[in-house]
Amino acid sequence: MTRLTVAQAVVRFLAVQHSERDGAQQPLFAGCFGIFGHGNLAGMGQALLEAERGNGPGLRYLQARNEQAMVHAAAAYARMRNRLSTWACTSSIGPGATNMVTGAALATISRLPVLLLPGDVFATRPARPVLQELEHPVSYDVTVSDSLRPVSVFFDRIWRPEQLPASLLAAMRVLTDPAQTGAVTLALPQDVQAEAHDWPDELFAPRVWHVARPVPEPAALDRALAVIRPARRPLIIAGGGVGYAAAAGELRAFAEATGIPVAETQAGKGSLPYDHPLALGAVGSTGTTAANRMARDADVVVGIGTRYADFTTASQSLFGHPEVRFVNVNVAAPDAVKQAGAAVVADAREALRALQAALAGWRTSPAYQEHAAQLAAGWGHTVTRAYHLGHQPKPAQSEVIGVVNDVSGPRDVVLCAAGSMPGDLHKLWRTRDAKGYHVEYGYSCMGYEIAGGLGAKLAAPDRDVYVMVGDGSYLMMASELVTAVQEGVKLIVVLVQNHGFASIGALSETVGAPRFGTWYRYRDPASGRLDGGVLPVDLAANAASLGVRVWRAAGTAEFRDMLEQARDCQHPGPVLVQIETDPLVPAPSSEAWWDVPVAAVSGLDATRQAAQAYQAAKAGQRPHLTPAPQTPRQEGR
Ligand SMILES: Cc1ncc(C[n+]2csc(CCOP(=O)(O)OP(=O)(O)O)c2C)c(N)n1
Ligand SMILES: [Mg+2]
Repeated sequence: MTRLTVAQAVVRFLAVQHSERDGAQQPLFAGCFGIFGHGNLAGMGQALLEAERGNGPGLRYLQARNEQAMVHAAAAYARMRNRLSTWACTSSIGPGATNMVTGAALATISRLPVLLLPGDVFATRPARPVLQELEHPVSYDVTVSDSLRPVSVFFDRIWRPEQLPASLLAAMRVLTDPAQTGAVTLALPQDVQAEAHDWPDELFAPRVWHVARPVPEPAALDRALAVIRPARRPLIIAGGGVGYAAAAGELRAFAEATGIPVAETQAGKGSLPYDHPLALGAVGSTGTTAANRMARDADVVVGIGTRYADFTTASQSLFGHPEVRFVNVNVAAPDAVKQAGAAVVADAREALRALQAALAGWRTSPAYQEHAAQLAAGWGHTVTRAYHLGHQPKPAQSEVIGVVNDVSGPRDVVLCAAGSMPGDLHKLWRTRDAKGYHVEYGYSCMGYEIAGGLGAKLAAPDRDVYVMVGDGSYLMMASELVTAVQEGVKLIVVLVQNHGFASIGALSETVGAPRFGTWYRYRDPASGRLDGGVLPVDLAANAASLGVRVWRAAGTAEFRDMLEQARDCQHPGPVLVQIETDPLVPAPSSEAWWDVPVAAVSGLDATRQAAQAYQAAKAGQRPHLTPAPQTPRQEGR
């Protein structure tokens, strides 16, 4: 038996957990982010201090600035490490715990493992309410940490020390299950954290959690092959599952063997290098015209590791072939059955190998491949033009993307989450490495960028991480710049200053609410509206005040020069280059729609016109319900 507090037991346990896939082991936890308060200092804080002082196995501690941000950093780390390794996050009770809700939602929606350890109210209730306790009038065991339940894939509250071992084991299983993973929460009441207990020594024995590669069931494979074999115009949609399964090589081999062109979702971008002969680039609402035209005509869509989010399917308006059928390879069954597809519930790498073997000798026609290549080349010219618009006086955002693409190396990472930048990057970024494109578009959470950049750089110290952040996202949460300064983590931040929410401004035009509430402007006393002068906000000065080395670029030439300086400088921490852009220059069109409802009645002409256009576009939505083929009946059985 070992006598430890509950928090000491948690830390000692986490420090010796490993994950393993394909025979390679790594620590499951790189460390523990934390912000302390009365709800976790004496428990988790004291336990992490003991670990740092060498009392038991070590668990690295990083001080965060915002609990939401630390969960984002953990999620970004896990994404870069293909979900094989992550961070724990300890918070105090009350606001510290609820600040993690947004981070948890992002992690769960994007299927990224993070372990959340919010403090919680007294189990023994010597005095109620403790500071920051929610006093639910009819349910004393409801606490604010319960708000983490709907955004967690596993949730438990440790009211008694005896509950801990089983809960820890369950938490590790879920974190390392590729079909189930997401935010895992163990709420730790503040008195229980500090309570001593005699633990069986085996609890602290090193453990290895195997990350499974489920193989496809033969009958499921047959059903999928029955859909693919008659196809004349098949299309692959590569999602995040390709990357997490480290299956880019198998995807490429499968595409080359079968001649099926590949389109990519946001999470799947980078599955093929942008210049591969079968690469069509981004698909859907923010897709390339190449991928979207191919999708319109496709008779079979092979989705690999995709959730078919609305941006991917252009809100179910993208697939236009009257008899289009779907095959879905996904480790998560709920995704595999989408679009009524033939479901192959399996690891992407295993399924691609099996499909390729079964389809040996089967190929699309050379004319079809040539058609795809021509469309892709056409989009390539569009990108080159967008990179070199020469827009005056301020450059277009596409020119900024072009410069960053040029200045960054093939293995470097571009990272973004919200604003107009994710869509523009999806269309225009030339991805050269499977891990080179990190746009978090499952939750598209403003404020993810800098925190996520920190996590990505911690996960891949050998790559430069280019954080593309809008002024709106920067204002939402730039807090982890300070953590990067503290830890000497070099992030290359590109701050795109366009004085407002350009993305929502553009969207507002299509829903008949032209630019309402999307500029950063003074309230004009004459009009009473937010259309006065530009606000005097200086975000570069803000970053400099936090200890970041800062450049301000006036145009694209200067931007290129300064970005190279930022890249090459030996500054041991984050650097930032600010560039002013014109928010009114859109990226080239995707020729695809996105469903955002428009007010059905209005006194405004602009809204009524938008409503008409909306109704017309709605007519293009299709549910795709045709049943997938059955396994043929076996005679005589
Ligand atoms: C936390 C959060 N709040 C609101 C939104 C909705 N939203 C998406 S983009 C955006 C504006 C982003 O502004 P900025 O970062 O300046 O990028 P820009 O649109 O100017 O490119 C808003 C409000 C969101 N995605 N996340
Ligand atoms: Mg902006």
